[in-house]
Amino acid sequence: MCQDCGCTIAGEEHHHHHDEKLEIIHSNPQLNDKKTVEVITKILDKNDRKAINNRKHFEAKNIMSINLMSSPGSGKTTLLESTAKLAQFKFGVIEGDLETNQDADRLKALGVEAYQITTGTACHLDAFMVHKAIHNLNMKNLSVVFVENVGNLVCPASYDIGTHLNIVLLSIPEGDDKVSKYPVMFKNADLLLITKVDLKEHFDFNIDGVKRDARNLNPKVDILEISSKDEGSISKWLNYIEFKKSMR
Ligand SMILES: Nc1nc2c(ncn2[C@@H]2O[C@H](COP(=O)(O)OP(=O)(O)OP(=O)(O)O)[C@@H](O)[C@H]2O)c(=O)[nH]1
Ligand SMILES: [Mg+2]
Ligand SMILES: [Zn+2]
Ligand SMILES: [Zn+2]
Repeated sequence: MCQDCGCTIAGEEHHHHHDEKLEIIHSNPQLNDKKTVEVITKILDKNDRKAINNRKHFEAKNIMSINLMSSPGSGKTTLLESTAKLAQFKFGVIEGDLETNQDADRLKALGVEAYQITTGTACHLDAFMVHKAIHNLNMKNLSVVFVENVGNLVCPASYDIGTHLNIVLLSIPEGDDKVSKYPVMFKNADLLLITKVDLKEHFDFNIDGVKRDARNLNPKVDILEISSKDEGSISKWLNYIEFKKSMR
């Protein structure tokens, strides 16, 4: 039972890194009495448990959810606008910014189901904010929900918000040193999108070097180079999403 909303979705499930923690508990006979399990479960961070609960909400509707993260202005909303124009699948968007509904409005203008979170001062989304948004988004007939996190290359990476995939954008104008300087975000990425590649002739940006840095931190990371102004690269991106959908 979801305590905040009274919905009938179970809260405790084993997933991602909690999976591992709970498996260790369950597989250790000395820890595997009910009381110990209860105590340790309580210790699991509240946010993380809410995140597990959020994933259940998405899964109950057969939705793949994606956490889109990057610095401000890397092109998250623009990519979602291009996606809205070309995607074959139906998706919704949960937007996170400190103030204004502008990003949600950009997507609603294209017929996308979108909900805006305004955090006031918080520089990242947490699982509780996303939970509230889930209950304010009409998810009927959606197969994907994107959560556009607050533009910030640092702390969004430390909050599990209950999505299935972490996608990080790095745009050419930001510079090719960002992966090594802000490693936490890139270490946890399933996909690195190098964006605004239409601008590469104007910047000294070593794309191969960035790919090397990212794979050193995170050998399994997928990497795509895209421009939201170019339909060819949007279809590469859409193929990636379709592939991930088909793998679930
Ligand atoms: N040349 C070029 N410009 C782009 C591309 N994608 C986005 N932009 C521009 O980059 C600027 C910022 O794009 P947004 O999509 O609003 O960036 P964002 O990541 O959503 O920004 P925040 O929501 O503030 O974090 C806009 O002026 C876009 O037109 C691209 O592929 N090529
Ligand atoms: Mg945006
Ligand atoms: Zn709920
Ligand atoms: Zn923060």
